[in-house]
Amino acid sequence: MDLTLGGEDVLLAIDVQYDFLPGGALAVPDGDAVVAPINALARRFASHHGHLVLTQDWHPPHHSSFASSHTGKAPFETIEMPYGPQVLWPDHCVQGTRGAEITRGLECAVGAEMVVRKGFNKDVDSYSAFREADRHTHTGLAGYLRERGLRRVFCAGLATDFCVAWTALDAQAEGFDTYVVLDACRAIDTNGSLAKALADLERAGVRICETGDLLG
Ligand code: VGL
Ligand code: ZN
Repeated sequence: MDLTLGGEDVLLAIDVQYDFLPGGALAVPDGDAVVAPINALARRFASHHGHLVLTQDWHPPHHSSFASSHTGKAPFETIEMPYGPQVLWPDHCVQGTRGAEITRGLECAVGAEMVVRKGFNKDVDSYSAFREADRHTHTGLAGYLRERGLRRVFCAGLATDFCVAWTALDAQAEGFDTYVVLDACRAIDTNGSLAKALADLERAGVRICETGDLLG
């Protein structure tokens, strides 16, 4: 595995927002453990001409992925949407709220060249930073990365089994050489979602690596 970093590499820091951190509305267990490795990775990328892009889950109030938008439904239940099954979540990352902000602990965020917001379409969720859950609506990220000449994508952040996995699968499908930096991610792990995500990543040819592989 050649992990010598260069100018064609981008670190995607996924959804490191207060609502996914301890005390947040959809707290990922041990979620704050991703902050230090992502800061360290970002420093390394910066010193090797690599790039940093952030993603931000960014829902309008009453988003269709919220259990509260469906009478009689509770968080972590699954319903059928026109585009397929949808896990229902507690209200989280509502546009303009503190919970939707990128944590101040992510010191590298100030140097990010791009922030991709996703999930802003009220009727369609978007775990992936490339394509919404309808699988048709593109965010523009693939075009952005291609226009900038970037070819290798390293994914880290929250949550391994949802936004990180879907983003990595779409990055690979878009033709980018894609890695998940697994120790710089944490999972929600509901109803076997983590095991399924890891199997999906392997099947798709997404590479798994660790922070230490990149820090040299
Ligand atoms: C996420 C569930 C709902 C994530 C976002 O960032 O993994 N998970 N919205
Ligand atoms: Zn969300």
